[in-house]
Amino acid sequence: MRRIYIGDIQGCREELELLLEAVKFDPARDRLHSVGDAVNRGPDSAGCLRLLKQLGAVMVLGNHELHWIDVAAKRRHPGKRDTLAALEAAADRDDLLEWVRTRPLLHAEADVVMVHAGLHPAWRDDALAAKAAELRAALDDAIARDLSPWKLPEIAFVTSVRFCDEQGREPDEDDPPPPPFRPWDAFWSGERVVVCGHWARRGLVVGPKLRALDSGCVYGKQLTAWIAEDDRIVQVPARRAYSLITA
Ligand SMILES: [Mn+2]
Repeated sequence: MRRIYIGDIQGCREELELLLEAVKFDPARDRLHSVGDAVNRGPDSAGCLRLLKQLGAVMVLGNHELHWIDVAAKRRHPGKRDTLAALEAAADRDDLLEWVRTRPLLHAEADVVMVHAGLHPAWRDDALAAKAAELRAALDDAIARDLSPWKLPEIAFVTSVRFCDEQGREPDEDDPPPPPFRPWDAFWSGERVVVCGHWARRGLVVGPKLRALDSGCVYGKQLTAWIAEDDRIVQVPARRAYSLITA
């Protein structure tokens, strides 16, 4: 079995299909993983979710999935650059939303941990499984109480951090911020390789314990896969720029 991790797809279904061809994805042999932000800004969020769901992909939630959960519950209004209207209007919208709402925020395997944006500096390898369960329970509780997941600091952190200090405090803006703020992964000292997305401006980063896979497909750059078993990066170019880069 190969584990194949895909960076932020953001509605770029055609590029997702091309990337699956490029890695010669075989559902009988391989397992697909998405770092989240599979939806929004791009042209076909519903198509991306359908494909991930149908292929039995493991997906962690990104800030755009949390945003859709809030928009769908009418707790938030769509933003100007959002492309969630087609997803909201899809015939299978309820099925797709239920699938999204039941995904984890953190997915830890023996040697790899997947999260959308980043891990808190206080967390170590031996805490990750419990933390994954805790975050998932906190999200269920928030949804049950009609509360935005953004109100929960740890959920906001794992889906949106870029820079922080060694206590996990985030700067007011990250353009980039002065010391002591550093990219969150500067504080990761665990044994697991962290696979994440969320930081298109930083782009693909391959570090000793990091595979940051958001290479800005929706902004006209590339969609990236990391094949864990081969430790190999595979990219396909975006067919066009669907959105203006913001982060
Ligand atoms: Mn994101």
